[in-house]
This record gives sequence, C-alpha cells and structure tokens, in this order.
Amino acid sequence: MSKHLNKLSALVLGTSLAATMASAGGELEKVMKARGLSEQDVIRAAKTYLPTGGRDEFLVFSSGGQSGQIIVYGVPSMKILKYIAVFTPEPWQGYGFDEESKKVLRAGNIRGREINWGDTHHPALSETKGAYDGKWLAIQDKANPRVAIIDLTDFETKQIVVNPVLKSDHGGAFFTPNSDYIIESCQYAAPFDNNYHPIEEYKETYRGGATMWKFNNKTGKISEKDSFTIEFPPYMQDLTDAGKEMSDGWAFTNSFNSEMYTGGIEVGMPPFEAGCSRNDTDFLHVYNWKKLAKLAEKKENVMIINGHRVIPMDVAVKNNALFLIPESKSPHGVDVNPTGQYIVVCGKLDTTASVYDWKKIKKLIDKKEYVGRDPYGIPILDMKKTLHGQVQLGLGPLHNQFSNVKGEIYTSLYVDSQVVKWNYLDLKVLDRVNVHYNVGHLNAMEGKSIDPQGKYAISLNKLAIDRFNPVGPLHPQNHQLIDISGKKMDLLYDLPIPLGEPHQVVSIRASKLHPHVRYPMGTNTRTGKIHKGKTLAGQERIERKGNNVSVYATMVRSHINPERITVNKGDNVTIYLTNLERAQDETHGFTVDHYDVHTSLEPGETGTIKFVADIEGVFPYYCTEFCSALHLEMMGYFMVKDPTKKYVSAQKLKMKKMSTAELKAEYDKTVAVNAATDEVIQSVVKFLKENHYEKHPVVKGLVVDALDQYGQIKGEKAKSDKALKAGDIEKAILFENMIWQYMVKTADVGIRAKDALVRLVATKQSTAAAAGERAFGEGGCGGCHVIGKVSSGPDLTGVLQRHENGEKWVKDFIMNPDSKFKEPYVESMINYFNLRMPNQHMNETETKNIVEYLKWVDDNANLF
Ligand code: CUK
Ligand code: CUA
Repeated sequence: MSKHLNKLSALVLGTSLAATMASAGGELEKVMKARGLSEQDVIRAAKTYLPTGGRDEFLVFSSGGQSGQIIVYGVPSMKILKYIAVFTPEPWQGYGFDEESKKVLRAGNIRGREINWGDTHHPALSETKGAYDGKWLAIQDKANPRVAIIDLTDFETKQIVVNPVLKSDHGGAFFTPNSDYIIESCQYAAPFDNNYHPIEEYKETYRGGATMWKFNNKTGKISEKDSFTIEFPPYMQDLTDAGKEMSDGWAFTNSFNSEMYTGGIEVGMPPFEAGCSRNDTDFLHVYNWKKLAKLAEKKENVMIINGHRVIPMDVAVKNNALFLIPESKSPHGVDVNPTGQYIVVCGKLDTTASVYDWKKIKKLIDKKEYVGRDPYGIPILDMKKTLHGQVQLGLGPLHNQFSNVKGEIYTSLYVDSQVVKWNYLDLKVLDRVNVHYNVGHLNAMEGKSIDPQGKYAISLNKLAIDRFNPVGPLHPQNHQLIDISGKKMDLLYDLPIPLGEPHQVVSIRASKLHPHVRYPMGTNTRTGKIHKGKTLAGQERIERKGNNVSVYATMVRSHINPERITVNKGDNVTIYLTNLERAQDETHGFTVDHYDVHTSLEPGETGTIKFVADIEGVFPYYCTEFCSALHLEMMGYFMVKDPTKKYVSAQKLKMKKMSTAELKAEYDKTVAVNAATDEVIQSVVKFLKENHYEKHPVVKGLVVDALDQYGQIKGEKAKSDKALKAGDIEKAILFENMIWQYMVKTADVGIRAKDALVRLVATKQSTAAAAGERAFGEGGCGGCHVIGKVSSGPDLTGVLQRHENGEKWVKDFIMNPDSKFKEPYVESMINYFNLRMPNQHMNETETKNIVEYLKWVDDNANLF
C-alpha cells in the first residue's frame, strides 16, 4: 500500500510534495484508510480540489429550471458562486423588492398580469464571430415565453422581453454568431393572436414559429420593434441552433408533432404521447434568417399581430427561405458543429443520431430539388440525400456537445443513463460512461461555440436517486463532472443542484470575464446610469410634498443617515439609498421592518424602496448585511403617526446626571485614546508611503478607502470643538467617539493594506518558508510572538543572530525548550515575560521550516 501510495502521491502531487507527504508520516494513507478512499478517488479529488483562494478555469451558467433563476458555478471545483435572479423575486439581492429591479421584473408582466416565476431552460452566451465574448448572457422562460438579458460585468438581469405572439417556447435563447439576433422558437403551437380558437381549427389557426429578437451586442439591449417572428406550421417546434461559418445566416429548428395531433384523452382519444409519435419521422425546419430579416423590412411581406411583425409561411416559401427535412421520430436537440458543416439531430424514441451535411442540404436547395411539400406548401428535402450518415448510439439520445478534437462529439443518452463519445466524421462510437441518472443536456467547455475547449464535460442528470444523503422525497438534481481530456472518459465529481431542474448550462473560460468590483458612485445598476436619487455625504435630507415623503439617505460603515424618519399614516414614502463605500465587497442591505421591502446595495450603488406607510407604529430599519464590527448599530427608526390621533406624552424618568467634572474627565480620556490611535495610524501611513503603496493597485485601493474614512475626522472634530465651546460636553464626547470609530475603520483597512504590501514587496518565500509560516501559525507560536513587536513573548526578528550557531539553537529550543531554561539569556526572558516557552511538539520538518520562515523574516526585517 505504502509503495503504491508513494507512486500515487508522486503522480498526483508532484515529486517534491510527495516526498513531504511521505515524511509527514503517511498522513495521506491514514486519511484514505479512515475515509475508505481508493487511489482513483484521491486522483479525482486532486483533479477537482481548489485550495482556498484558488480560481477555477471555467465558469458555468446553469439554468435554474422552475426557480426562474440562473446558477453560476466553477469548473473543475464545482463550487457554486452565485444565483442570478431573473424571472423570480430574490430577496437577498432585493430583486423584486426594490424599485430598480421591480422595473426589470415587471417588464415581464404578460397582458397586465404579474408573473413571478419562470421555467428557464436554455442559457446562451453572446458571440463575436461564433466565439463566446464574455459580455452578455441570455435565457428564456418556457412557461411564459420571455427572454432575459444578464450583464456579465455585474451578473445582474437588465432586461426582460415578452414574446408577443408565442404562448410557450422551448428553442431559446440562442445567439446568432455575431449576436445580431437571439432566436426563441416555439414549443406548443397556439394561436398567435390572444383570442379563443377551437381546437378543431388547430391546423388553420394554431401556429408555431421562431422569434428573431434583434440584439445590440454593444448596449446589451433587445430592440422589440426591430424584432420579428417567422411563422411555422403547428408542429411543436423544439430546440434550435444557428448556423455558423459556411451555414451562417441559416438556422435549424426541429419539431415533434408532424402528425398535428391535438390530444383529447378526456373524450376517448389516445393521449398526446401516442398521437404525437405515430409518424416515423418529424421535420427539421431549415430557414434563412438573414434573408427573412431583409424581407421583414418591407410592409407587404409581414402581417402585424399584437403590434409585432410576423412573416407568413408563404412569403418565406416564395422567397426560398424555408425548408423542411425529415428527421427521426421525436427528435430532440439540434447541434451545429464548429465548422458549420454538420448538423446533428438526436431522437428521443430512436437509438440513432443523424448527421446532416450542410453542403448537401445547400445543393438541394440551390437546385430546387424537393421530394414534396407539406400541407402548408413548404418544400421538403430528401432525408437520405442530406444525410452524412447515422450512428447507433443507444437508448434515448438527446443532446450533443463538441470538443477541441476534430470530429469528436459527446451525446447524452437519457434512457441508458450514459454519455457517449463518438466521431461524427467517420461515424464511429469511441467510449461511453455511466452517469447517475437519466441525463438530459450535457455540456463540454465552450462546446457549442466555434472554439470548443474540451477538457471537461458536465452531465446534467434529471434523477439523483441514491447519490446523496436523503433529504425527503424531492431529490436534488445531479450535475456530474467528467474528465474528457483522455482517451477514456472519467467521472470526477457529483454536484447536487437544489434549486429547480436545470436543463442546460453554458461554459466559458473564466479569463474571458472581467466583472467589476464597484459601481461609479450613485449608479442605478439596472440601467447603468447615474441615479436621480444619488446622495453624497452631507446631502442627506427628507423632503415632503403633500403626503409624498422622499428620503435621500446614505449608508457607509457603520451608519445610515438619516437615523430617524417620521411620517404620517397614509404617506407615500420613497427612500433613496446610496452606498458610499468604495471598498471591495462592502455591501449594505436595507429594510424597514414589517413593510416587505428590501434592497441590496453594492459599493457605489443607489437603490430605491417605495411603500405606503399604511400601518401606524415604530418600525426599526437596519442594514441587513453583516458589514463591519458595528453592523448591528447600523440602524434607525421609521415612525408612523396617525394624524387623526392625539398622543399623550409619557412622563419622563428622572435619571442621575453626570457632573461637569465627570464629563470633562470622560472627554479628556476619549481625546487621549484618539491621540494614541492616531499615532498607530500615522506609523502605518509612514510605512505605506515609504514602501510606495501607490505602485500596487490592490494596496492602493485599500489605502484610498482608508484615507476616505480618515478624511471624515476633520468634520467630526469641528463639531466636537463647537459643542465643547457651547458648553455641551456630552455632545462633544459623542463626536469624539465618532472620531474614534473613523480611526478604527481607518486602522482596520490600513493594516490590511500594510499586510498586503508586505507580501508584495518582501522577497519571495521558499516553499519551506511558506510551510514554516503555516506551522508557526497553526502551532500557536503567534499566540505569544508577534513578528516585529514585543508582545507576550520576545520579538523574533533577528532571533537567528541572537545566539551562536543560531539556526541549530532555535531548532533545539523549539523541539525541546526545557533543555535551555537554565541558560542565562533564556532565564532572564522567563523572568521578564513571566512565561516559559512551551513545548508545542513540532516535528523535525516543521521545525526546519519554521527556521526557514525566520530567515525570510530576517531578510525582510525592515518591513515589520
Ligand atoms: S430540453 Cu431539457 S433535456 Cu428543455 Cu433543452 Cu432537452
Ligand atoms: Cu451595513 Cu451592516
């Protein structure tokens, strides 16, 4: 075992670390035994493990299914990083609880009705020349056909548009290769208008279609008036993919009810599932969206339904822009390969995948060679003549993804619970791996772009069954990570998804994303514009016009200004809040208790909450994000008076008052503490300046934040002096306390800046020195020794020089302190600190490493 293990750890961890592991007394072996892990398990763990502070290579955006949200996680660690609120209110982010986000969410109302959920299926990343550009994310809602746009600079939803003619969708959202359009294709056929039409008139009045949403890749906005829909027969369209490269300008949409069956189980008809699957083939819709977009510009080519342009089928047919190709029974999924030549379609009720060749399709289209027309007059191309070939894959093939290897494709098998790897050029099956269980979509890194990355695939399994600790009858979904870099696929990791049924994920190299950490001060994040309610320090105010009360408030560690708001019952209250922070991750949240409002304010953001003060009483408001040590103090009172009531004032309690002398003493003490604190700050500032903090952006950001806090002191001091002069010592003490608060905040950030700067300007630590620092910390040495300072034990800078043969002396002392207690120097230290150096039972390696760390400390002694 041990021999194995050394070989294994050498493999996994690299030779030098493996040696460390072996000398650490077979720790790895012990853990494996205790947890019952195999060697394969450990290798898989190492392939997905992300040490603290580490970064993933890829980010994945997963639809949140019925949660109406998007889930963001990293690959290969599978750590969940964010839920993006899209179609559903989300309280933490204030989505649907503040005015800015309500405006986005409510744009998704349908025919005046509030819709508060969505069934998200297919997220899509914006593309430039067919490659993901990392700018925008789109997702569709299947239940209430809508499309939303998420900005990838802040991962917030910025727009929701409602499909004006479709009543459900499935084939969306899909970007065209330069993000000119987002395609949203129908699912269940229904009348385009909003009227009742009997089911007996299905063939005449029910329609499918594909909506082409005009998108601006610069502004990230869909233009509704520039969008249009292509009318399709009522065949129950399904998924779509846009052509690329040689097939650019075209799009492909499959369908599953060429029978045009309309159900009727309740009147003795066979159910939909039987009627929709009678024919041996269904239809792939092939259409030239570029040509159709041109046609849509002319009035005579479109009909206007619900204020929206629709191109009728006959116009599309007349202009050679719409064709059908038979595809195997109940098709699902249509995927265009990276070169745009091959279009792969699977069939839920078939065992084969069909590979169509665009060159063959185009040839038939150009020659106008059709095998017939469907009942709506759409030309049908010969299936055999358009096929490159078909491959037997297994039961229930659904979706496909491409890798960086030419011809390599991965397909999910729903019924077989497998992912199969095959080659679509020579039509050979290469490998298959079992997944748990019933996979729907799958994703390979950037696997639907022009530039697939390979490396990993994710299997989105519909059932988890026995994979996780049981949590009741409703199980999480299971996303399984598969290593696809080798010849054989290897299943690495299970990620339970407890938030709806995610249908599809898209992945992108993390290096392509550049989200910002703060907003320009006063930003309305949903519009990107400066908010009309932007309020800076000193501009806080309460304005009253009739029964409209507007509050302009600010939030900064650790207070809300104003701290008291009094209104009359029935007043319309609007509170604008600006987060004045510039520091990274200093979010404040705001709520008024009992009023069902909440907003989350990221640094620089201005948000609005609005409500009618319809209940009388006293309602605390507070910051809902634990933002600093004084977070609980970040509060105020919202008071609602009933103007029709007379309030009897309570008798005031007589409390003992402090004498003037006592107050003066307290004032002096507070001022002295402030002076001492300021000295610490000044020493940190001196250090930062001497070491040119301004050269390091991260440190500079921290210093700017610290100086920001420090800058507040002058104003507070003036107020304190004024109060003192006026004889109000009590007030002066409060202002001095405020000064201390600012000082603590300054020192807090300043010391963080100093630590960061030390790391940047110090010489690089060797592996041993870094391990030594860890051992120093974990071994509890820091409890008594603070580097650069005398604390409860002596300062250790220069300790190696203090003794003859210093390295050995220190080593011996750590491992066996008692042996040296009689030495005069040690004895004097024991007397001085009234403490003996304890034996921390460090082993040989740890002790050696600590000595290396102390050497590093000496090399950088000027920094401590
Ligand atoms: S669909 Cu779910 S497994 Cu909605 Cu993309 Cu195929
Ligand atoms: Cu701001 Cu808590």
